Amino acid sequence: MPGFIRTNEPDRATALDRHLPIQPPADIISESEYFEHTKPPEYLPKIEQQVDEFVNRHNGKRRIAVVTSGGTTVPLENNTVRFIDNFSAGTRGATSTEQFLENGYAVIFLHREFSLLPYSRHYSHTTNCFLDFMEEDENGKVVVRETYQKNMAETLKKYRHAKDKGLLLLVPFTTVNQYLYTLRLLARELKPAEPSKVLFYLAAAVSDFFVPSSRIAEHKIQSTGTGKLVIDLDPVPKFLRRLVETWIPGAMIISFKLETDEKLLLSKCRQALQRYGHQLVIGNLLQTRKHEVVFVTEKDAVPVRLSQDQIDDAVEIESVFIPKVIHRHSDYIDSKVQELQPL
Ligand code: PAZ
Repeated sequence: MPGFIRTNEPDRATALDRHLPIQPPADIISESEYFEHTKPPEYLPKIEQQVDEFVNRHNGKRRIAVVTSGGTTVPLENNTVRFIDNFSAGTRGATSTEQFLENGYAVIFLHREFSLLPYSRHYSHTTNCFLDFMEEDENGKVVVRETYQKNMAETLKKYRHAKDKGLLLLVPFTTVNQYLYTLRLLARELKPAEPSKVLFYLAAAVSDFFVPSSRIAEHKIQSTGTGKLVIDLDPVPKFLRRLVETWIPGAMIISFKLETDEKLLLSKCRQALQRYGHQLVIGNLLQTRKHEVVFVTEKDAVPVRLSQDQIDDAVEIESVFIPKVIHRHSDYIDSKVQELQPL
């Protein structure tokens, strides 16, 4: 069961290996060098087995989406007490996954452990504790409160459908290293499927900097000495190029770009497209990400915004833009079929 893989506990026995080649400080290493310098998470073979089963079940029968969600951490110690984190709660990824499932996709949900999950997100991490949705009836039985019955029944039905049909595979990560290794594994395992029917939807907030394993402290950093803690981080290699070119060529790849300065957003999205040659970048600003995104391709930049009425009615922007994503995926599949037609 995927739920039993724990990613948030340090891999004390195997993670730290001082025999690995030493990475020169602050050098920009290539994606392949990264994997030479860093050890894979020890649970990876278990995930491989789950992914194989999932792919065999769905391959050729339906489209498969790999949705990444939540933020990666950067441990500062191998026996990790402290780590660098980011704001992402996994709302985008979990909400989008529900939309993909409801539109016939099977979804591998590569998510930060303990971040929001599809369907259960409606009752966890909310302003209400999940117990607030329940009460005791006159016979002493715990039941769902009348006001929540309709919504919960609808959510439960969708959740059961996804679960009973094996349409959703939950794959956790905590650290950026676990994320990178698992993403590569997923892409490689999915390769045999008709590639254009596979969609990578990269909504996770992935750390740009990390402490290489050749320099990471083994134990909790002590506060004695100079009193200052100076953290020396190296850039995480740009793995997206590998995903597009070698890990799973032919799949449709959508990345997200988050900025806080509106002036930078479009140029950064275009820069990503040019660098990695994938199909679509969805840009969003931290401040407005729940109400507005922009679809950027080589040809154009198309904003998708909720109206004030939709915002007042608590419409989720993913319910508006995921149908557009799916439409673009259909066009992409058609274009690949046409490429194969004899002239
Ligand atoms: O997880 P969330 O809903 O709180 O935030 C979603 C998001 C802003 C992390 C996502 O839409 C996104 O932009 N991801 C890519 C971030 C980046 O690396 O630029």
